[in-house]
Amino acid sequence: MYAQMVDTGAKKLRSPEEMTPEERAFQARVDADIKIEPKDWMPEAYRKTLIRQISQHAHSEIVGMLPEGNWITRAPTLQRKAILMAKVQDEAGHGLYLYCAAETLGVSRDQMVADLHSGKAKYSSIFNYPTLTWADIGAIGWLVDGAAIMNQIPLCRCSFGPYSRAMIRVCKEESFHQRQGFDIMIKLCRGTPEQKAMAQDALNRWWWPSLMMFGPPDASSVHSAQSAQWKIKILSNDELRQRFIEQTVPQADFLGITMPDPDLKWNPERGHYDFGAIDWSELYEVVKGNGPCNRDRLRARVEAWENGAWVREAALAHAAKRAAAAEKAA
Ligand code: BYC
Repeated sequence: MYAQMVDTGAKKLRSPEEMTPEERAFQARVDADIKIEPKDWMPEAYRKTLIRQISQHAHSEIVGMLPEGNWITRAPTLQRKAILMAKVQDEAGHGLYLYCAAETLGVSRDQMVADLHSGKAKYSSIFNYPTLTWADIGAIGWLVDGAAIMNQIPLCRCSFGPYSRAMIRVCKEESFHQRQGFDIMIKLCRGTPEQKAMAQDALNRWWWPSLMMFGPPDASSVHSAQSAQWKIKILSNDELRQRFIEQTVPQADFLGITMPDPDLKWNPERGHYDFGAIDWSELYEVVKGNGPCNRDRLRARVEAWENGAWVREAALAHAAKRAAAAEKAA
């Protein structure tokens, strides 16, 4: 599949003959499915690619807490509130595992956070859309966490040990998140006509942005070919998107709500669903910072960082005190 990609700015892959002996040995380990660990030799570009992807993934988890956190105080029942709080807390945990995995590659947490706040590092486009009704919390769990699992299951097999191991735990928790979202959708779809209309409206607004989560089409994906060679990416953006559609359409049928895509239909010859054209200009605008909530999301993160300065200072002062006491006792 990657061999069919149109080259659009992606660097040409190096053939074994063009590689240094170290690079050839590295690629042979990757090809043999031997995990690469932080202290192993790795090409500088592999290290940089992983720092880019893992830190952006971590930022997505942390920024992803904002749209849902917005509904904790307004969840309709005490039980829904407790479940949503647990889910949002899980996202913080995912961010921490991922920041730790990235730190093993030699980048500091402060640097990653600075890159997020300056706009240099990206986070998932999906979190730049507003959560307007309670049904959006259902749609996020069902669709956004569903898309995240689809993307992350193959990452459990990626070549970099710390990332692949972090993903195993993350995927287990994401599957609980997906179920809680679907459970909200079931409740709404079996409720009053107004509740069902709310669920339909949420699906209408979240469907296309969820498909964009998988990234640009393969033919326009700058990093895919190299990441596939290094087994950072096991499946391509388009392949994951298609699998997600295949999984999700029957779930919408079960709920009795309609996908907002008149061109979506089963193609018996291909054995897959065909679907309508995705408006890629929307993804590119959101990624550039022009989505409905980009500015609010970044402002919220920067404010949280500044307001938390005293906690970091206190923790550092406490650690210094303990270290001094331990030294004195020794
Ligand atoms: N949004 O060459 P491509 C979650 C960027 S959160 C923003 O295909 P790559 C959850 C891309 O970064 C889900 N940017 O890149 C949390 C690149 O720009 P840079 C987060 C996007 O990396 C809370 C450029 O476009 N999941 O699970 O090979 C609650 C070219 O793209 C997007 C991950 O991060 C996008 N949608 O493939 C609920 C998974 N798409 O870096 C859920 C790990 C593309 O050159 N990441 N870009 O400036 C990946 O699998 C890959 O990085 C991607 C992109 C598939 C996202």
